[in-house]
Amino acid sequence: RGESSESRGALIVFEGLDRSGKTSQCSRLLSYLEGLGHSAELWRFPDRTTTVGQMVSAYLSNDLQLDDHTIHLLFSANRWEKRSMMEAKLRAGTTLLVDRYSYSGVAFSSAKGLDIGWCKAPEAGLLAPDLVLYLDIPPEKAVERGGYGGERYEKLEFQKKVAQCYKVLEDSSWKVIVCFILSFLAIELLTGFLLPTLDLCHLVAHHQESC
Ligand code: NYM
Repeated sequence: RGESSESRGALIVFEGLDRSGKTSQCSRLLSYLEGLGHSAELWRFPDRTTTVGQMVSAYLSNDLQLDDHTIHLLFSANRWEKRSMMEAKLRAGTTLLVDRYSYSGVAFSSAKGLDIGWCKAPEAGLLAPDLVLYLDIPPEKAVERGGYGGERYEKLEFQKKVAQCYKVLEDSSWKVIVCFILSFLAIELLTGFLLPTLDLCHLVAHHQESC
């Protein structure tokens, strides 16, 4: 508050199924923005480096068994433990490109059958993204892209459910990017609408009302 909008960084979130290309597109966009002289950083959730993140990682690699609700809350806690650092970065003018965020939390857990309202609840109060880039790829195509690794959730039938769950989460902050096109036009396509967004760089330190 009181700071000029130009001094803030933008919170840009990438979402999509496993193997949808988020990680590659995040790093391409990072290089592009840095090339333009923007201060930008690449973040990802889960952040497996923290104590909570290590539990999440052990769960994903099947070394740890946890109740569905419990792991949901750990994924959320992993975002909460980074919230103040994210806010500080954004206030200092750094744009954050975040590979997965609350939408992943809600989509993957509700795909298991957990109540969607219950899944959204712990996300309220996290920083709301300025822009969500949803990389839209059919689950069958995602599998073809080099296949899945051995982590939990990396199964076609489950990914189909996740895709359905993502669909109901789409809101006005979303831009849906069809990945077939993306693979050809890549970053030029993104930047067409990203640059105006970066100029806005509006306040991100407000409370997220919904996922
Ligand atoms: N995932 C990720 C969740 O189930 N909930 C969450 O809140 C987040 C952030 O973890 N299959 C799932 C989605 C992925 C897995 O992600 C690990 P990645 O991007 O492969 O590290």
